[in-house]
Amino acid sequence: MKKYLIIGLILAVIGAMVIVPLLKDNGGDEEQIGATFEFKENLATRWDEAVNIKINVNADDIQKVELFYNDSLFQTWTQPSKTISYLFKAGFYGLGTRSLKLVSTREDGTTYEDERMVRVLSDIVPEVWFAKPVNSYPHSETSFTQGLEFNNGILFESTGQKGQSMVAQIDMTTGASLKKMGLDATYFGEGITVFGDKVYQLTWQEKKCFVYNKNTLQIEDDFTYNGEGWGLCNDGKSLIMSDGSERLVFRNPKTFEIERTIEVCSDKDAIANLNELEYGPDGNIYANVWMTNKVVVINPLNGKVIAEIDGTELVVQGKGKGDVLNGIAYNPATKKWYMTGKNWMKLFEVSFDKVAI
Ligand SMILES: [Ca+2]
Repeated sequence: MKKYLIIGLILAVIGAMVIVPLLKDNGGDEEQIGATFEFKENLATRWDEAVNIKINVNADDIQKVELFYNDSLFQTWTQPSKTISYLFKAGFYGLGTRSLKLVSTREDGTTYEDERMVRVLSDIVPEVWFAKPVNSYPHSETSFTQGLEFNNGILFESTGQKGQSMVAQIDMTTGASLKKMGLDATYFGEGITVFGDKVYQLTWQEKKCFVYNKNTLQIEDDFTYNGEGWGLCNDGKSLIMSDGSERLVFRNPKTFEIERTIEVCSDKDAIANLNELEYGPDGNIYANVWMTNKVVVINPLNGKVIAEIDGTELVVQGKGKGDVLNGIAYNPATKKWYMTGKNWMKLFEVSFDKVAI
């Protein structure tokens, strides 16, 4: 009996191997009933580029072809000819990954869709800057730095790892904490920003943002959100948050609701793994890129990378037995920039050398 069962199973597997590809072939024939993009793969283009898109109308009874970009109707062709050319300006919905979709309507009212992804990159080649150490200070090697920000001349730092996560006010000259508040061991602390008299702290995968009184470091409130929490900063109006992707989300500090999203791109690629953030005095967002020695300088209006800061010299001098470069803060009181890393032995005052390459 067992033998027949095994033979039966083998026949079923062979049958599936023959039949499934046949089904797929039939699916392929179906593609000829509607309009399709001539390009076969997803499309990569640039903000300032106009792409000539060719569309093949594959059946005689197609009454209407509609082109949607990012779910908005861009163009309609009624009684279309066999081939259509359309000059498409990709920058309309900004940088990042968008969808481009054709919907064909046939005589009998049935519709057919052909959808592709479009990746819109920046039209700017980023400048290359170098972070140069000007001064160095001790940094606690047990601090897995996730957030670094000055407020009224006081350095605030947040750290990660479950059981070791905290928010602290730091004496920069010694690296010691003047005041600190540990998080419950079920939370992995992430980025912080000081807004008004509050400190906001994200958590990595626990979907919770804690709100502290910035003077007492007592938790006063919390918000929940979807996805991961990585870096945080603010522009005086909105909280700006990273989640490990190329997206930065602007949130209302009172409600934590999403106001808008940008996708960060250079001229070559989307920049994922955006980590600790700082809102600079130049009105740009500075973001550590996780697992690299880089900080990218981002235009907050559109996500274009203006410059890439190479922090390799800091890694060489300050990392010790620590982890990656992470933590960037501008002190408006002294007009100086500071950078460090996770479990680094040093925190640096830095200057940015804007060297033409
Ligand atoms: Ca920061």
